Amino acid sequence: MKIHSIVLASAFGLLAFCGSVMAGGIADSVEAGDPYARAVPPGQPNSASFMALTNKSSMDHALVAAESSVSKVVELHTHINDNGMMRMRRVEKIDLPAGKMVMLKPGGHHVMLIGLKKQLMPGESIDLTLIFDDGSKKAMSVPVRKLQMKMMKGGMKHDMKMMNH
Ligand SMILES: [Cu+2]
Repeated sequence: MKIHSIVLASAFGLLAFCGSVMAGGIADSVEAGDPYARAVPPGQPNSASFMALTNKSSMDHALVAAESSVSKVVELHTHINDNGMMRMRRVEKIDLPAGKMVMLKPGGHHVMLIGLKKQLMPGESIDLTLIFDDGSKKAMSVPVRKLQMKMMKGGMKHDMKMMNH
């Protein structure tokens, strides 16, 4: 009986330990699918990064910030329809509902890179760190891709491949 309770107690302690490690990391439960940053010509001060974020946990969370070494400022943006004009607007967070995929895409939510320190060339990669509402971070290497104006209106993936050739 005594041995039993000791085993149980240590097992519980182990669980609690794992729990506290996991508690720091919604970043581990959010999948960033097909991330990319838009290539920009010389002199263009801003760019943006897009991806599909899937919250694989059972709790609602949010993306609250992002960081990158390629620009002076990184903001979370969305587009709003202002009397027929699509305008970008900064948002405090991008909600990531439990079990759902949220698309960051041209014309919608995006990670805005403001004040580029260098030109973003197709074929390169940039560093991007996503910061979530629990303070956990996801560091990624994001490829730079050329994006045609047509793509801004939300074409499909296979169109993009054809345009790159
Ligand atoms: Cu923007």
